[in-house]
Amino acid sequence: MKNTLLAATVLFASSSFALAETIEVEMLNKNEAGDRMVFGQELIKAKVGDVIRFIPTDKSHNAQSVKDALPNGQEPFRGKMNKAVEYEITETGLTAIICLPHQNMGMVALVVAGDDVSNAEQVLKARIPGKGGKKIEALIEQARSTVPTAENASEQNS
Ligand SMILES: [Cu+2]
Repeated sequence: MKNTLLAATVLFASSSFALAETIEVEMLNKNEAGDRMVFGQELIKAKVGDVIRFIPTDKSHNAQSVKDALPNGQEPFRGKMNKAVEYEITETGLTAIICLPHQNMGMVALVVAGDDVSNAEQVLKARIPGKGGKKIEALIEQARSTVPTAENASEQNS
């Protein structure tokens, strides 16, 4: 009986892990490297089914998607100031994330879902001001270099 229960528990734990994860991203006034007004993770690798949870570790931040800077069919989201918010990934591709009050100071992040960078050009067209826009460009470059197969596939399609 005990062994059956253990086997069932292991099976459940491993299958739920494979199905979906919750990825926690803190909203910070300062990270360990000393950068101010930042998300705890800036290049967020995820897959369809995952939930990205933005956590208000420090005050006066929010997290939200940017208009037209997310995969086709993916629901946008907009978190309230000082509140946790979840972004459920339903489509592969890139999503630009900003903190509204600090985007021009560079408080942005890029979600890469399913190693798909095929909407990179669309995300680059989103007008994110100041340091945030520059950081999104750099993160897209980084994403492209880490997922060469998806990049090759998108070049063949375009
Ligand atoms: Cu902020």
